[in-house]
Amino acid sequence: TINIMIDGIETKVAKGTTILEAARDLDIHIPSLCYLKGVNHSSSCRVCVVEVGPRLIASCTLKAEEGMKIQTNTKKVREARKTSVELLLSDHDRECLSCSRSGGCELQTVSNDLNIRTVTYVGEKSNQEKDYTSPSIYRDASKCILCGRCVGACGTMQTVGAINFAKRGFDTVISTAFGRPLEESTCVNCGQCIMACPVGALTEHENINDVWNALENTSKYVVVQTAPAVRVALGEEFGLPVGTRVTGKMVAALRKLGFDKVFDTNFGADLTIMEEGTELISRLNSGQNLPLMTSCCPGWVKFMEHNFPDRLDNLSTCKSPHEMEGAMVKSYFAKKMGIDPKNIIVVSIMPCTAKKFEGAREELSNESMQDVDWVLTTRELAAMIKEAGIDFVNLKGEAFDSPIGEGSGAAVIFGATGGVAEAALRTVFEITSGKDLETIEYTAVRGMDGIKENVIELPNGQKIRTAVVHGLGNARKLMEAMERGEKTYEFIEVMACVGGCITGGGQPIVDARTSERIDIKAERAKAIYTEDEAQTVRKSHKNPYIKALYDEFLGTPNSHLAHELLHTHYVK
Ligand code: HC0
Ligand code: SF4
Ligand code: SF4
Repeated sequence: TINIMIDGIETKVAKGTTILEAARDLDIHIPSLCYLKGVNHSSSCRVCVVEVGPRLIASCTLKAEEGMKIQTNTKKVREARKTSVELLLSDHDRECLSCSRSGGCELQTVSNDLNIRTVTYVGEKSNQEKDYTSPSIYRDASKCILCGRCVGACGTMQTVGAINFAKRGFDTVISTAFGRPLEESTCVNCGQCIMACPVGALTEHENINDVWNALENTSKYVVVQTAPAVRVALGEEFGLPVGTRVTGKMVAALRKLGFDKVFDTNFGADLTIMEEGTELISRLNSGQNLPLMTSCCPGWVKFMEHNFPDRLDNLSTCKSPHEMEGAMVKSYFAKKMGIDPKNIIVVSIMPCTAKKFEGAREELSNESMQDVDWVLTTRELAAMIKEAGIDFVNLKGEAFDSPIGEGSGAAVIFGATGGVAEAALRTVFEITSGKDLETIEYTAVRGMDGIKENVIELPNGQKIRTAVVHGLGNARKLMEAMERGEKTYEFIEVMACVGGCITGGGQPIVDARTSERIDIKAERAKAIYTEDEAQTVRKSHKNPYIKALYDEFLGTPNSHLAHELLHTHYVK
């Protein structure tokens, strides 16, 4: 350990600890902007400066040394911090009132905290164009403060590197390669750059008005479905603690917004398990295209298309759960209700920005109708609820509609890393053994290790070696280990976002300071597993609505009709 003194308080810290971290452990708050734990340590904003002897040093990169004496609150420190923030404000597009991050913007917080009342400097504003080209991500460089947090998320964490610093000195910008539109870059739409951005420079490509218009259109029947991860995060937008489950309130709010039916994507998740489980069993028997890789994460699918195109046949042919559900709404449900599917609009509420891109893919349509018409993020849903003046926190819980509404516990865990694998194993084991399992929790695939492994043996002696990865950086590592022949699996679950969809790019944004204090992933995951335990049906193949769907409409899993409506194929 190392002995240091911060503001006259003696403390011991481990070697390698930064002064910023040491101060936070003493509850001394040093403001910062560019620092994001585990993602970015560039010390570029210089807001976190402290005084050490005669010098002002950025505390986020300053490592503790024996005997170091640090002052965090002197006139010199306060003035230097103010100057740094004022310089950032001088060329910033300060349209706070109409900015989507207003209220949650870290630049706003820091300048308020530092009592900045006037901006003395006049800087030149960015002349980079606003980029609306991507169906998922919207980038507005006039709000960018060049902190580099998005670059850390996209490059270091996701190993995509779609955006990076370009040019130098006063001309420095964040840009795609050759300044091309985001749509034409290597971006996979995961939205992790949005989650990292402290200001309003990166947001989702909004579709709120498209959905309002659909709801206004009396000739349309508008169906909404909600992803597993939304229910454990939406409450945060209304001030509820991280990890609060708001399933019933969410359903009630959607009814108030005017949707004709409120369905649960969990039904689609159960359906995916039936189809993908059957696909796994048949690949195990034929030995072809193993390992089977999940394809429900559109960020991962696009990452594969860009980086490992020769492996595309390993992807499951299953559409993702909300796409399957959209397809069922426009066929099974439409038929049952006697509605022309052309008059149905399917809206998916997702924790994800990549789902916007996925929704528009031509591989995910049927008879020239998209399976899903609009995708809104958790944040956009919150915005609509606020716009409609609904008192969300005080809503009474309501239940999803039938016959497509109900999902099992196996489905809800899709929202956390390892959930799809666990749900699949619950079903595949029982289907092949014909026995009911007592213990259905596969804890080896739970938790936040980057790469998790599990082996189960089926009654016929076949082994399923499973790997679960989350975060594209981890996915790349696993793929490379497989290419080198170091690893062999039969089944792989990949989610592009670290933690899985619970921390997807469309979820409520948590500022850097809060995310250091609260383990967001762990809290939301805990809520997901509690929701699973609360269900009476916890295995996909036991969901009575799924059984009815096969009996009344699809026949058997992987049947001809199931293939036509529920499967697709991604090609090079
Ligand atoms: Fe996910 Fe999904 S679990 S991708 O992570 O598979 O977005 O929550 O909706 O479709 O079900 C996201 C979350 C989903 C889908 C499901 C899967
Ligand atoms: Fe990179 Fe993901 Fe942002 Fe695209 S959406 S720029 S891949 S972090
Ligand atoms: Fe979207 Fe989930 Fe994939 Fe993230 S992990 S890109 S939230 S589907």
